[in-house]
Amino acid sequence: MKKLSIIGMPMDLGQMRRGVDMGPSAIRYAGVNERLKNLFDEVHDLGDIAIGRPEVAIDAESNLRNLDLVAEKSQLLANQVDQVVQEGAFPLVLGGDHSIAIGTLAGVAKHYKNLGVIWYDAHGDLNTAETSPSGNIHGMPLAVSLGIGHPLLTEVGGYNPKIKAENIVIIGARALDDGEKELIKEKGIKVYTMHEIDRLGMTKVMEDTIAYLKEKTDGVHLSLDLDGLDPHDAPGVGTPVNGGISYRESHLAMEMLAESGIVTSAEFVEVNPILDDKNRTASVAVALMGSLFGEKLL
Ligand code: 6HN
Ligand code: MN
Ligand code: MN
Ligand code: MN
Repeated sequence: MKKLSIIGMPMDLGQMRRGVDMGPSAIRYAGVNERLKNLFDEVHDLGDIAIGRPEVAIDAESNLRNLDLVAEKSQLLANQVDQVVQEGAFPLVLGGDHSIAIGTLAGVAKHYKNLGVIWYDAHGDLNTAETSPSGNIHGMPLAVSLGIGHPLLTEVGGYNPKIKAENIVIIGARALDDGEKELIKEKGIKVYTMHEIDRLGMTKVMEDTIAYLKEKTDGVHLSLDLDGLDPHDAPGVGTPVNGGISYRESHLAMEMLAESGIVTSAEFVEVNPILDDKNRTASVAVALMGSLFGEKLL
């Protein structure tokens, strides 16, 4: 019995561009439920986590934007995701900015001994308060999940760390901050930058990624930031970076993941309909979900 549970996380507190809180609505409007209905025995849309309209505020002590709020709302998401996994359904989380991964991973990782993570992104999201150029928490969730960062964030879910450095693969990186580069080297995190994708081709990148994770993990979380794609294909994102992964390469990646059967949870983040061109980015997200969950071209 294949069950999918969709959870909206309309949180925009991890960065400064309003509008990404409408990501879940945009993705639903683009037809996520209809698209995935036939690929599962049951699809349940659990609606959105209640974020409300809180006042945004910089935490004076740590200089992290909206620290308390992000921590509090992440816990709500973690609880919901935890429950979905317990019920034996596949959790699909719709963002929201990438800070939502703190809650998603907190809910998922406790169910695995060695959770793998594919971080499909232009960025590393490996900053800390010390290395961050912006103070924006959406640039930090991967570090937080490794146990590096403010305790209010690393303790979401009540345990820490969520994941191990050797179980991570970053795909699409092309805008890494200096502190992130250092952390990647120090921890030996596997990264396919755009250079490797150009050079090896997406087929080889995904074959290697799947082989690498299959061997050492008992589940894999896909955290797909739409800014991993080229802004020509996914313009509706808050931090676009030129020279990204193409639409078709991204489908290939999703199709290969579907064939491998390794992915056990997923989130699609950073869709901002205010910055988009007629909901194109949300539509791309839904099309990629189709491929990830086994839609065939023929
Ligand atoms: N994202 N590295 C930059 C920062 O502010 O830390 C950009 C982060 C972007 C985060 O796109 O999920
Ligand atoms: Mn990201
Ligand atoms: Mn990004
Ligand atoms: Mn497709």
